[in-house]
Amino acid sequence: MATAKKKRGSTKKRPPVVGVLMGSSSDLEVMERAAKCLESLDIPHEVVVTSAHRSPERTARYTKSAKRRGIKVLVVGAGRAAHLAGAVAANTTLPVLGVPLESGALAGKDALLSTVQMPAGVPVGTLAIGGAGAENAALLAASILALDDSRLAAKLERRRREMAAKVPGTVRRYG
Ligand code: RP5
Repeated sequence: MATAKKKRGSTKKRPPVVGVLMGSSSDLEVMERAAKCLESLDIPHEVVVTSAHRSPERTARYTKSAKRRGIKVLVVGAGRAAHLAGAVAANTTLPVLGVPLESGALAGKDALLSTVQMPAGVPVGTLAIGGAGAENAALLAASILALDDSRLAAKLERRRREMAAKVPGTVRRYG
């Protein structure tokens, strides 16, 4: 138990390499899935609520300083008109992974189209709507970081093997 506590403490001291951003506190429950996935891979990260339209200056300040502060990948979730990922990508050349969130009358289809339809020149890599997208964005961020980190690459490979072992394979034969 004491070792576990010590490990957690030392994780906190490392500067974050992934920023998990979202447009509203109402996005937090779903975007926690990205944060938990990063934590399970022991990747230092920070979780920030900032809005493209409600706090545009804070969003720009955060994004412009991210690379300088050691951030390598940005995971950005937003719902409805969902311009946060695009607004973030406008101010950095770091990889931006967008997660369209389910919210309001169109249940995430609006956010999907807003996030995925970036005009050529400013890319946003777009994941699935909601929790699956949040988790996959974290895994994709990990894959990017793993290009320069063999220990992390080994963790990702182990995770895939564990996943494969859980697939039941043939469940029935006849004849
Ligand atoms: C977007 O609008 C946020 O990302 C959120 O998904 C949605 C609704 O925000 P709230 O009205 O709940 O703050 O900007």
